[in-house]
Amino acid sequence: MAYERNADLMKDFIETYRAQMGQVEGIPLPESTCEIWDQIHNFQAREDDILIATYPKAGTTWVQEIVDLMLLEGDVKKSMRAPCFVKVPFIEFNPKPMKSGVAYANTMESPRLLKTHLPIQLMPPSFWDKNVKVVYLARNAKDCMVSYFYFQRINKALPDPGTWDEYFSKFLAGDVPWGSWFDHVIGWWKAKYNHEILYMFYEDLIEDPIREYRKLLKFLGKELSDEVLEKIRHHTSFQAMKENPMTNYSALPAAVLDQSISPFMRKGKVGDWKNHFLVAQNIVFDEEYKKRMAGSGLSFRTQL
Ligand code: PPS
Repeated sequence: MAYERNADLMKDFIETYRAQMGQVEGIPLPESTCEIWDQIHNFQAREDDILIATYPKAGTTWVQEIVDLMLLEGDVKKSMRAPCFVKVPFIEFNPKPMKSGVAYANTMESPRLLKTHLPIQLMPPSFWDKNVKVVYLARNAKDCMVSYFYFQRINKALPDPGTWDEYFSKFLAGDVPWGSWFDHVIGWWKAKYNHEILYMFYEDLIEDPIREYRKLLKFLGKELSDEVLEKIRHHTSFQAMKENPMTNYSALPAAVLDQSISPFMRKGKVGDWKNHFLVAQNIVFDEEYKKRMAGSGLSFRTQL
């Protein structure tokens, strides 16, 4: 009896557990990240690092896989050496009791591919001191919001998003992990004038992957044959990545990422927001968007 009760309590705990959030300079971040903020801030980048920077749900995993395959000259077998979150340390992540992203990256041989969701003002300074190449991938806010809503539902390391209606307001207010989408995309857009940043768009990658690969190759100073590019396109298609255990996050247990609620590789489309935004929400969103993006010089496509 006692065992069954304990097992029930444990099941309830696992099902309802959510990591706590803290803040760094007003940006909401997981508490475990805030606890080691000094280590993250003092992270030692290396000259030959390549950093993938994104607002959450912008297509980070997709571009990580593309760049990894480019560095491997299209060797698919090598690209499947480990799950994407092992190959590419997430520098501000601190999944206790496992190693933090910083500790893990420190033990890695060069050249390293690294991941961050940090807004520009929180970036560890050594990335700029070492003139590290950064690939920034941006995705339109409406699709990001929908994708993030589902992700917060399944990810126990993030707060429960509440109802869609509640989440809509929180996202617009920037009251979500890693803060405001608007500040993030604009901050990195401005930074590209001073740093080695290739600013890319998810919608462009969907529209014409090979055209976007060529921009990436030029930025990375690499050349690959059309045949290799085609191989990369095939291996990093939504369907291929959804089926690939190294990219679909199935390596994580449901107690961490419960994909029975919604898969990590969910839809991979431009315009899924139309299935979620109410007419009234779309009006509110468009008004706020106009105000927040005015004068930024940045424009996003919400449909193709
Ligand atoms: S995370 O957790 O922030 O690192 O997530 P991230 O990888 O940035 O974003 C996940 C969304 O990207 C979609 N995705 C893709 N779309 C098209 N093609 C490919 N190959 C691809 N790989 C990942 C993924 O499906 C998530 O978007 P949604 O809209 O939820 O489907």
